[in-house]
Amino acid sequence: VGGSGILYPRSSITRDTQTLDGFWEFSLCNCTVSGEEWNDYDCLKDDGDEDVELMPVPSSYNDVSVNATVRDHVGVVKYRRSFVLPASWSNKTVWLRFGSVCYAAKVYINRQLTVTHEIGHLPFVADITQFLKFDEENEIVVLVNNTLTVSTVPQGSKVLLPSGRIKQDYTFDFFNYAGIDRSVILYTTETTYIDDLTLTTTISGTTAVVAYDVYIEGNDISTLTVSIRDREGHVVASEECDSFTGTLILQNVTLWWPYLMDPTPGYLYTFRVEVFNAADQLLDRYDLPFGVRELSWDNSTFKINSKPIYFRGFGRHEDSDIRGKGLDLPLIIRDHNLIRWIGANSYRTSHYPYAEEIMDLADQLGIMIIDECPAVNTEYFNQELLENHKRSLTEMINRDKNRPSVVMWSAANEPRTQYNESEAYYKEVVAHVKALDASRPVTVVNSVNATTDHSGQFLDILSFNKYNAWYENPGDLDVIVPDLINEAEAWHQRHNKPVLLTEYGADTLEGLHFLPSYIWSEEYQNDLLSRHFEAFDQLRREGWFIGEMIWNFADFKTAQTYTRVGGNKKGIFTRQRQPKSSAHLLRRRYWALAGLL
Ligand code: BDP
Repeated sequence: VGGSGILYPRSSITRDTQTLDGFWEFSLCNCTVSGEEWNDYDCLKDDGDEDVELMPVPSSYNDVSVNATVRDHVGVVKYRRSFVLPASWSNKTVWLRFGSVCYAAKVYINRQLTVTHEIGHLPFVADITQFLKFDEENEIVVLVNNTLTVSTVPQGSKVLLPSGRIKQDYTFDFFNYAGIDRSVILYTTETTYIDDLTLTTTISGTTAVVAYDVYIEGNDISTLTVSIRDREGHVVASEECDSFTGTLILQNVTLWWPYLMDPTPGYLYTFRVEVFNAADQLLDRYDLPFGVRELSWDNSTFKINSKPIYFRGFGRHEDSDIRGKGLDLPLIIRDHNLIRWIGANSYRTSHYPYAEEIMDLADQLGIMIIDECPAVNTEYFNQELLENHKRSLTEMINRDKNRPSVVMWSAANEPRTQYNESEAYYKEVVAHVKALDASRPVTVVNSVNATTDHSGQFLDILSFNKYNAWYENPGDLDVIVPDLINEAEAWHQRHNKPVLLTEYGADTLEGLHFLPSYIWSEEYQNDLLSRHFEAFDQLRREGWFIGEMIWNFADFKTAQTYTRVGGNKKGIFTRQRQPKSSAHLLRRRYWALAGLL
């Protein structure tokens, strides 16, 4: 049995990497999508008579083109490129790793099916050694299918329009971007290699225990060593291991702290694993950055390193002009500059796991993450959906389990937990998460009332979204304080657990001004936030209200509907990452909450 390792591909003394990012040939496939099956033979054979254009990777494909047929395509598209490998790779195992393909992918190397994957926003990897040529060019074709069904995560359905065109329908409120939206990387290992590594940290005074669990694939191993380096590169603990699991002790440990809780937030050590064969040859070395911190929670608090946390943050999206959900390095640095400028300490990866490069920034800067799987607005519950949902959680947890920034798992956003069948479903989903990782609390982000929900009983933290004075009572700012307090109290009273508001907000068109404030204006967003702040301050005195997260960090694109003007405009920042006036208001609050104003 192989490991389930999905370690990020890092170059090391034993591992080479090569990127396949860049321009790929791209075309829409008019192959048969019969039922939910896609006929890859049709897709592959139609070379020659298709419109091929250049498409950048990583990027969603939808907004790169000027054609609505590309933007709104439902079904399969084809990406193709060639690559050559250095001769030095010919005696290695060669791996192909995608950061994510939305939604489903079939990958062919030199026309042979190599790997398939379903569910976007999560990485997958395959050993492609047997398919490669070393003396000539290799061809890679990736067929990408964006079709969502009643059993995909997230769900969707296809509708036939009177014009005969098929349209993808979905209830979630962000554009269903598709494509190869994160990096594609080739890397090498020997046949014996480090497949997976799990670290957990516990603290006692100034000492930390770092427990490791290493998974090695292959038989050539004779010796395994592990060591820890501090930020300056000094070895602070090391040992030759007797087994694949064990512990290292760190004296005078520097803890991982959230942003603005310590002068050096986001402190990271490096954990090194090395595998040697009987001839004492180094076969593999893998360096994993990690932080030392301990999470705990009870019926009223959530703590890091025994200090109670109050979340001040956002719901966000991976979303920007042209690239859609494509990884964009300048953008993600800008986002984290804004997050620090505004004094936030956290965000939720609404509504899917974000790129690993984004998570790296959160680890390094001390930004706390509620890591959400791609289950958004689940409407109908069925066994196949449950299996896919659990798989998305498994893959997310495997990917992010070692990240200090990830302080909570979110198993879903706004599922229909008012239905009776959601009870057994969420019981199983939460048990699944707990079985994979008991060191972090689990939440489900609910939008139904505390009294009708069936999931709260299984959760550690109760999260809810509420759009007072927006979807409920639009224009009536005076309802916010009493209504929000009632709802938060109802959640706490029913389950006696900590409560977090994960979404509230108002669509706001930047530059639209009204006095007195009127919905969609900048004044209205400010007034709506201020009333919420009043409610939060009252709730905080009750002792179990643990945080506030605005919807949304920035404006983002949605499907076309008459409630959205150029997309969802609930951002504190515009889609171009410039502040609306609410950003300045929020900045004063978040810095004051951090105790620094
Ligand atoms: C919430 C959803 C979020 C939406 C938001 C809104 O969780 O994805 O964008 O409403 O409508 O229900 O702005």
